[in-house]
Amino acid sequence: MLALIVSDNIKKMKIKEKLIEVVKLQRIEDDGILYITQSAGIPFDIKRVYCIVDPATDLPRGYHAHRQINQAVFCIKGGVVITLDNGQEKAKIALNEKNPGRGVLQRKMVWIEMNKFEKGTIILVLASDDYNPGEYIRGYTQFIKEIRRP
Ligand code: T46
Repeated sequence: MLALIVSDNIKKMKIKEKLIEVVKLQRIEDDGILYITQSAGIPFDIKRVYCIVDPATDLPRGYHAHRQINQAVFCIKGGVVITLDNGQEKAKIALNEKNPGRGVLQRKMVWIEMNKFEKGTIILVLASDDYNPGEYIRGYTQFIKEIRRP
């Protein structure tokens, strides 16, 4: 019985570890600091870069998943709490300006929620493809339906 409980916990931990995949931009100090995607281990070719600048602090963002696009999300100013959800497990990660080169991967078919924006936050996103509103899943019920589809 004890063994069963232990192995179940390990299984849950593995799912969580896999859900939060931290990526780190290379940091170079050179009369200031540079953060570079080189050697960051971004597991896709970057096709689009966008920023969310000064989002309202009281309005959550995201609440969608991408069917096709992989992304790496960084917080280069301020702070944010990101929740990722793969339909089985949810996990949170706080990103902030103390470590702007530390980001998190949002793989395709992972639901993202962004909350607790600090005032003046800037989110930097590296995406694997062009913007296409048709590849978003914007309803959580639809997300669960598609993720569980055999
Ligand atoms: C995501 C999170 C982290 C475009 O026209 N092109 C673009 O490349 C993007 C990203 C957005 N837009 C337009 C579409 C909407 O009219 O900008 C507006 C705001 O987009 P959205 O409501 O999707 O914003 P967020 O902050 O909820 O989500 C964004 C990204 O869309 C999304 O891919 O993962 O940031």
